[in-house]
Amino acid sequence: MRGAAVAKAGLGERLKKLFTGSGNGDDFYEDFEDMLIEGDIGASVAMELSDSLKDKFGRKGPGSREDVSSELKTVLSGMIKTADPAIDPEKTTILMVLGVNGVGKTTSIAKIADFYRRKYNTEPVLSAGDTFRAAAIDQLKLHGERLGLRVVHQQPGSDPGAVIYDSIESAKAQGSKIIIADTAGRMHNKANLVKELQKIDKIINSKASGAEYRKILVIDATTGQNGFRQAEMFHEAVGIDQIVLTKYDSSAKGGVAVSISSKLGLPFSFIGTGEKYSDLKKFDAEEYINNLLDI
Ligand SMILES: Nc1nc2c(ncn2[C@@H]2O[C@H](COP(=O)(O)OP(=O)(O)OP(=O)(O)O)[C@@H](O)[C@H]2O)c(=O)[nH]1
Ligand SMILES: [Mg+2]
Repeated sequence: MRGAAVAKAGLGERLKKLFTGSGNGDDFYEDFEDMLIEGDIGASVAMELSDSLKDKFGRKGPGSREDVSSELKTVLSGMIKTADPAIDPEKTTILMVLGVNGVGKTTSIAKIADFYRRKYNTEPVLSAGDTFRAAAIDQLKLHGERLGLRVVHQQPGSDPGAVIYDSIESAKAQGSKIIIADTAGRMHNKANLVKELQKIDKIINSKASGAEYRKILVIDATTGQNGFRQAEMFHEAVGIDQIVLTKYDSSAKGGVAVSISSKLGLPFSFIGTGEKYSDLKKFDAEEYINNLLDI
């Protein structure tokens, strides 16, 4: 699989090691923080988690791995935010799907379209808003053919705002309630990308009165703390409503979701677990935390 991280021991495995060494005591918290940082949790959240253990167990540290797991579970539950991907099928819903290149935007769009189609017995319109990469349009068209869904597109290099504008108009004319728009993950430079996304956002906003408009960011579970910087950048540029965590079927545990949720306050709605259309699940915080901690 493209972009998969080298297999890493889970946090639970590492926690176990912390208790089999002689490390209990003053070093415990230092080792614990290092372990979290290596697990893509991020330095600042690692400190917070470590402080919460200090409050609970004092300087000598906890007595067992189970004590740590149960305390961490409680603290992490307060940090991870989720959002229900449900929509109001009576209302028009416009989803703009964002993320850097290769994270799984186009694949997730197809999966989400299939999810809504099944759930609400409705036919979403797909919008080929990634006009920067020529093959991106064909890729979305192929998904459209496989799923039997309409894809609104123009030529490569055309204005993505115009494509999405057309998609909304066309969906309206046809009575389709859901529009899911692809966007480019890369431009000549970051400033261009931000400007382009802000332009698209403005166009959608001008067409979205009475509609539910959501900006969905896609984060690849295998990219570690880099994913945090991506979330920060997109959130700053246009404001993100929900996140899809992809490639969760890889060895990565997606520890980055903790810092994204707790530092940026952003909720996770879906989790991608493979390359098939059915490999998409609602994000379940408890399941995610148990998996992160190997419990
Ligand atoms: N294993 C696995 N692979 C995934 C998942 N989601 C996407 N992929 C794969 O990741 C690769 C990139 O996915 P795309 O959907 O093309 O990503 P993108 O963000 O649209 O990429 P660009 O258009 O290049 O910006 C493809 O090979 C997908 O099949 C997932 O949840 N699990
Ligand atoms: Mg794509």
